[in-house]
Amino acid sequence: MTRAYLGLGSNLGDRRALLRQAIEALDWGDIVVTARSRVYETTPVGGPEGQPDFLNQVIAVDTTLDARSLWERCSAVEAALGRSRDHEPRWGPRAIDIDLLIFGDEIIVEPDLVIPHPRMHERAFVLIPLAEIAAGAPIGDLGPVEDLARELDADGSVRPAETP
Ligand code: GSY
Repeated sequence: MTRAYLGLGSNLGDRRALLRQAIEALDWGDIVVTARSRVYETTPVGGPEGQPDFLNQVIAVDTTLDARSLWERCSAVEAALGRSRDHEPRWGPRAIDIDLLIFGDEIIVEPDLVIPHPRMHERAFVLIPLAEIAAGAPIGDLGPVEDLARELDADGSVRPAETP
């Protein structure tokens, strides 16, 4: 059994419903959702000027799948919820994005899959929710999540979302 962390984001459509539906779809069969962070309203990083703010959330899962199979399940859930990677700009708005952030203590460097996620240590919209549910988890050799999150928690770009 492996503990993995997934980062979810949405900035199109009913963002909160899409996060909820993604978590429900993931929590099935070989994947058990064991923890979820609060939902955060976040300023977009990259992408076209003026794109809508994101809602972001991080969840922990326990799984018997290997990393690639888990990643493929994430992609299948994205597609089921209307995401079309072929028809969207690289950093543009998206209905749902599910990133495999950490998979146990595995380090994977393959052409299409890099774990820990290669940009997570510089993204407050990942680290701040992740620190709520995995403060002590190390990100490769960069140190624990909480230390990295503290360094990024100053500019107000990541705020707890209002409860619906
Ligand atoms: O990498 C995930 C998609 N994404 C996001 C996001 O989820 N949140 C914020 N705030 N900015 C983002 N830019 C991209 S691309």
